[in-house]
Amino acid sequence: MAMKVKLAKSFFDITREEYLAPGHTACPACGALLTARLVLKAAGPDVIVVNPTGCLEVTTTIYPYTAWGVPYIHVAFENAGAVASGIEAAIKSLNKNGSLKRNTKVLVIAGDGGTYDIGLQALSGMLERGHGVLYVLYDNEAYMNTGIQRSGGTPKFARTTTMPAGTVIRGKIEKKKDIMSIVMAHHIPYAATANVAFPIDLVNKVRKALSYLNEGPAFIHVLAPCPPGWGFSDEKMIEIARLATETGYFPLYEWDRDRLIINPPSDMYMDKRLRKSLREFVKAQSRWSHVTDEEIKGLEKDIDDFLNYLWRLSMGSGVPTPYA
Ligand SMILES: Cc1ncc(C[n+]2csc(CCOP(=O)(O)OP(=O)(O)O)c2C)c(N)n1
Repeated sequence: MAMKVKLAKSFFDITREEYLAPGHTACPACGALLTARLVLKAAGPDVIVVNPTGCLEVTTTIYPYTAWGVPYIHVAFENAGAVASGIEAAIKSLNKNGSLKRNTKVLVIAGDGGTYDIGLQALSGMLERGHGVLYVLYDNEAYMNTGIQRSGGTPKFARTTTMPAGTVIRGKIEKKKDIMSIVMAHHIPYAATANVAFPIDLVNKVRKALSYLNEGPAFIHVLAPCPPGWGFSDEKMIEIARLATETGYFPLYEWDRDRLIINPPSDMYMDKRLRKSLREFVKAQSRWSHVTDEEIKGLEKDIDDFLNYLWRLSMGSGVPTPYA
């Protein structure tokens, strides 16, 4: 059984302790760094962080320095799930033979390239074998560290260095991969989406996820905007992240033991009339500066379809969870 969790109601319920030092080299307003900072605050000091190559890694671990205030291992781009599985199994085994008496949690914090694409196989193996690991995906929607190349998480029409926008090719041709449905299909105890613009929701989802690790894996998909990669100025980061949810582009929901719950404020945005116009979100970013009104309509239709799919899953899920 999952343990009871104490949920934060305000910022006063979140620790002031910092586990990620400010002395790193990430860009101002980096969504990935904010994700890691909040996740660590929610998890506390007794964790081991597994982090594959990407912006978060290169900006926090410049030899001989580290910004990490918790044990940390940098792993190859493709094997975070496998390394985390090994560490979790080792902790379990050491506890069993009596040489360790600690419930140290294993956290993966990985980018979209390392998750949607190259690390997917290791992630799937970890989920299938049921390792008690929390995998946090910080999704900045491209391979940012190597210069804004398209990933499976990049949305349709977004301009990247590998899918530039012109009159023939309109940026990325394909839709964003639905990573949550892939994870949910492994029927793990807990999966959720979160957004750096809703930090209390994010912290609470990490707390809940950690409480399930004695039953199996948990996964949190966090929207983590990237000012240079998406093309907006630093001070707009939270505003743009919030718009992603307010327009229905990045809905907040949880998969809790095979039940889908659409969380506030996204539950209200199931009503199309209450959603903000997608145009506001799209036109605020240069990666979409070439997009026409017709193309925005196409993107809006994809959002409607996806929200309808979530709605059907939530309607079929029955009673809400016991958490309040
Ligand atoms: C096997 C392998 N291929 C390619 C690279 C080069 N590489 C390093 S970081 C990176 C991009 C990482 O993208 P993502 O996981 O989305 O994280 P972000 O940089 O956006 O934070 C790539 C392609 C690598 N390190 N290993």
